[in-house]
Amino acid sequence: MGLLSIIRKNKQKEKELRLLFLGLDNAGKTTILKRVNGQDDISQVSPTLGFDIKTFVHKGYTLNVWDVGGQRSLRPYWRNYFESTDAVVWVVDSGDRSRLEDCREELWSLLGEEKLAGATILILANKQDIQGSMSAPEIATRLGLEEIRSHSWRIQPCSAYTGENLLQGLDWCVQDVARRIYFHGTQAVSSHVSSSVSSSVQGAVQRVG
Ligand SMILES: Nc1nc2c(ncn2[C@@H]2O[C@H](COP(=O)(O)OP(=O)(O)O)[C@@H](O)[C@H]2O)c(=O)[nH]1
Ligand SMILES: [Mg+2]
Repeated sequence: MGLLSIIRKNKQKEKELRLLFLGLDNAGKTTILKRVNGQDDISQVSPTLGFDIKTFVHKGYTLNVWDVGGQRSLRPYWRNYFESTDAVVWVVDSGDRSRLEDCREELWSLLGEEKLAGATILILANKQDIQGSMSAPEIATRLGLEEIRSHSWRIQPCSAYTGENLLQGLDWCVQDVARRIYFHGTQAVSSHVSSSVSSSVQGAVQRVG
C-alpha cells in the first residue's frame, strides 16, 4: 500500500479535515466562524492578532478551522499554517472595492504555494448585505478566478450578518475535500463533478481546475 493510500485511509477513519480561513483583515473571517458555530452575538469581534482554532462537526466531519489574522504585517506568517491543509476558505469583503486588487494579489500568491497544491479553495464573497456590494460574478472576474487551473474552487456569495449561504459554502467545501480523499479513481472524480455542478447553489460560480 502506498503512502498516499495510508494517509487517505487514516483520514477516512478520523473524518477530520483541516480548513484554513484566510483573506485580508476585516473581511469577516472571525464573524463567519462565530456565526457557523451558532454564536448569535456577533457584534463583539475584535481584529485577530495571531490565530484562533475552532473545532466543530459539520455533516459528520470534524472540522479543525484555523482563523489567521490578515493584517499586512501578519501575512508573511500565513505560510506557517499551510501544512496538511485540506481547504483554504478565502474570505472577501464584497463592500471593499478599494482593496480588491490587494486581495487578488494575495490570493494568487497562495495559489502558487507548493504546500497548498492539493487544497480545495472556497471563496466566500462576504458582506452581501451591504447595499452596493460587489456580486460574486463581479468578484470572480476581478480576482481572475476563471484562470485558476491548479485547484478545485468555487465562489459563494454570503453574509455573516444574515447567515445566508454560509452552510452551503461549507457543504461544498467538505464535499469537495471528501471526494479527493475518499475516491481517487477518475470515474468517481468526474461523476462527483457533474453532480456538484448540477446541485450548485443559485448565484454561485464553480469550476474544477
Ligand atoms: N455588513 C457586514 N459586516 C460584516 C459582515 N461580516 C463581518 N462584518 C464586520 O466586518 C468587520 C470585520 O470582521 P472580522 O470578523 O473581525 O474580520 P476578520 O478580520 O476577517 O476576522 C467587523 O466590524 C464585523 O462586524 C457581514 O456579513 N456584513
Ligand atoms: Mg479575525
